[in-house]
Amino acid sequence: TNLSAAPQPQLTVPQFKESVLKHLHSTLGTYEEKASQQAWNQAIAAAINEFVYDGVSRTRKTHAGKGTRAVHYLSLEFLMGRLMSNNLQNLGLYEIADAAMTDLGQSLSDILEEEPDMALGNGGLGRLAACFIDSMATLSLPAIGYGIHYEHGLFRQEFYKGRQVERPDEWREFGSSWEICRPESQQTVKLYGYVETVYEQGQSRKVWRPSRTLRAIPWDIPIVGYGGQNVNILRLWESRADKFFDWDVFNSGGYLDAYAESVQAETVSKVLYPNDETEAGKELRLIQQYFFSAASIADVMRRYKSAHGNDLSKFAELNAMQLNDTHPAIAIPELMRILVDEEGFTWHDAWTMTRATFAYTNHTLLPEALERWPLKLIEKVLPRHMEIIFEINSRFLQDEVEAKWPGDDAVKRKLSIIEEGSAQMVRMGNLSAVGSHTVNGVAQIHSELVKKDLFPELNALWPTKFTNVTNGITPRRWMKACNPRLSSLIEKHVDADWPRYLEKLSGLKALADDAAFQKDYMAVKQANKEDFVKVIRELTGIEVSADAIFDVQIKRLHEYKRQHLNLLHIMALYRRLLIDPNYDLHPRVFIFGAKAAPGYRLAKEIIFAINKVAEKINNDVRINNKLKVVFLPNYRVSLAEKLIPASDVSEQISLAGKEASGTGNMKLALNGAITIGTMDGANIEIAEEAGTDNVVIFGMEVDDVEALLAKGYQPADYYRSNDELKAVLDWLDGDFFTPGEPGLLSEVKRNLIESDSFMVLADFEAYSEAQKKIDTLYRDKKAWARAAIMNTASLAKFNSDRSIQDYAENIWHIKAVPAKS
Ligand code: 26Y
Repeated sequence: TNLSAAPQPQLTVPQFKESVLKHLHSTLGTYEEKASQQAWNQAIAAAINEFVYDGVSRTRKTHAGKGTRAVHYLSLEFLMGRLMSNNLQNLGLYEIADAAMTDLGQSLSDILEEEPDMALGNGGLGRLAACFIDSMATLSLPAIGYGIHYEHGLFRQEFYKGRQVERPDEWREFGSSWEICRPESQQTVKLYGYVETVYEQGQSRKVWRPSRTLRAIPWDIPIVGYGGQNVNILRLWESRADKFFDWDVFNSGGYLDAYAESVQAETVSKVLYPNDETEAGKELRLIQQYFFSAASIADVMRRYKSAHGNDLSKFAELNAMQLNDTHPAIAIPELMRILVDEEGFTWHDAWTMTRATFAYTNHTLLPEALERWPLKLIEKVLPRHMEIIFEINSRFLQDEVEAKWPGDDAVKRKLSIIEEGSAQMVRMGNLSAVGSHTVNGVAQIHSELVKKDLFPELNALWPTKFTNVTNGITPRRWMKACNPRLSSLIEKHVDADWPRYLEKLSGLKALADDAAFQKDYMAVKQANKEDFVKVIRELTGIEVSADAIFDVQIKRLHEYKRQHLNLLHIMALYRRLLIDPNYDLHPRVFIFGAKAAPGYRLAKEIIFAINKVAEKINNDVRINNKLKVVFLPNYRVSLAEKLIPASDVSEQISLAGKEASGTGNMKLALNGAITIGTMDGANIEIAEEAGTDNVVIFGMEVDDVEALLAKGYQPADYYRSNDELKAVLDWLDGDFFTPGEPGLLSEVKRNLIESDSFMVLADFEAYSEAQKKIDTLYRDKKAWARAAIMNTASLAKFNSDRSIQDYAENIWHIKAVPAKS
């Protein structure tokens, strides 16, 4: 086998030890006997950074003045998690560091736990951006991630009497080891004010007179590619006041007033909005979007000009910008403003350049997640941008829509970037699609629905603009680093460069029926489960058995993801066990991890209901430990890394047509969990790759959903006609799960019977039958092992390197530029 492609360590155990001790002494100012775990963690980071920074410089030098097209990935969210073990793995230093720390009488794995997660994202979209920048660096692509340096990332979740409580996330309370501040690259961002028309030499031009300015300070997070050859940058902008302190106000005694402006300015990058799939329309959020878009474009301009001078004619040729959903869409009129107002391009030329620069990824079809900003708000905060949006819109409607559908006002109304109504709104999806050369969805079915349901007319207008790039996950973090036992087993059978070329795992297919390999594979799963039993005990006090099936649903709490379908089935199982203590059920532990948006009432009620049902079931001795329910608090990247390797069953049960892709489904399947899922998002492609025998698919498909909706969905019909479903829903009404306090869970029941927007009741029976299949399959140890192995062996398509290769070739048109050693 070819071992050479695995990252080669660049120093020995004694050298690493020496480096850590040097930093403990001269960077941290402490010594072996005194050092806290945190100090050790920082010393190791400093030792790692010697390699990382060298990579940053080598990569920069390679790119400088090279004149190759680069991509700029604009995203409001980067859900990075922890960086240390990943950086060690990618540099080939993990084993070296582990041995070095053991020599020093320390435990590397304990020290790794000291690192807080960088939770600068909500869920799938943010984690996708994190996997993508890993792949961009690994593929040696010239690429920069741009985002916001939030002081507080996604809230920390606690449970109090079963209810979610949000606490501030303090990820950099004591600084962060990985970031480098680059004050020399700061930018200013302007806001508010008015637009003036200036006449000179018989010409008129528009001049924006902003009334506020912010400073944008860049913090760079180095992104180490697998093998360490290229180290790219994630550049996160922090907002500061333009003039930090008003000395006049201070001297006249107004100490607090003097701070007022800086406090206001700093709120811009203060906190990540915790909404996932529901737009709130807040002014501060719009300012966040503009702040980081404008700073990023200014940064790209500055870099272009320092390499190529003031002639911008090659700007679009050398720069691609990817919009991670519509959140940075304001970058489109911002680039137009710079080209037209500041650089003197004609509208036509500026528009050609802008369209050649931007591409847009859509992540959702849910109407409530499609961003629409009140026109009045944009006009107030960004008056010149509002004018530019009007101009983009009127030219689009007159030149392109009118040409295709002459005289058709209805189609103009539908396609207009401005939505008419009592309050006019700017449709950011339409703006993004009009201003981009390519629009992609994130899984095959989703991309089809983008064309068919979201933008059918735009697809008719520009048939080649719409495409698909199926999502992916980085196998470095989601296998190599998080599942060392399975990785070692894999390495005994396939080439060592599998974390880069995941298709090499297909070599395991030949072993899927091999009794010895099955035994080894399932022993890994068992050991991972035994480790996780302890995590569950520490986090919740609940005792579970590693011999039970670990059935896992981990994702944001949302009605369309249907955690309550899972709950109703758990209640049905519980009821069957109470009615018949001999009911034949393989012991099962249902594990949930999910945060609810703080303002999302029903989502929070569902968390509460799961916690109350869990409490009752976990303490009911009658069911003989056959059933346990665990809701893990504060689900996050670092917890996912522990849970996924220990999972047997992957719950992917969204209503067909609603989950754009899903990426947790890929992580779980790669680590050998069997999917129970609907024909939705990437589940369909996972079934295709792993084989339909190796997943359990159930329920309505998109066509069925449409048909049922057309016929008129009556959830109460299902309630009345299915006795078990009726019984468990009625159970929610009494005080069985909330002793002495009847009705606390009634809202969940009422919603399901009266509206059930995501057709939980319609899919209940099919889900219940699918769960029986899981139970039966698990008892057949060989069949289960085979199916799990086939999943691990077949997931190469979902390597985020493949997704990024696809973007690079078909959307960005960029090529690898490997950094010189
Ligand atoms: C507008 C604002 C409130 C907003 C903020 C965050 C809207 C949406 C989001 C996040 C969306 C998101 O995470 N979408 C998920 O993207 C994943 C990566 O493409 C998909 O796998 C997943 O199906 C989709 O729900």
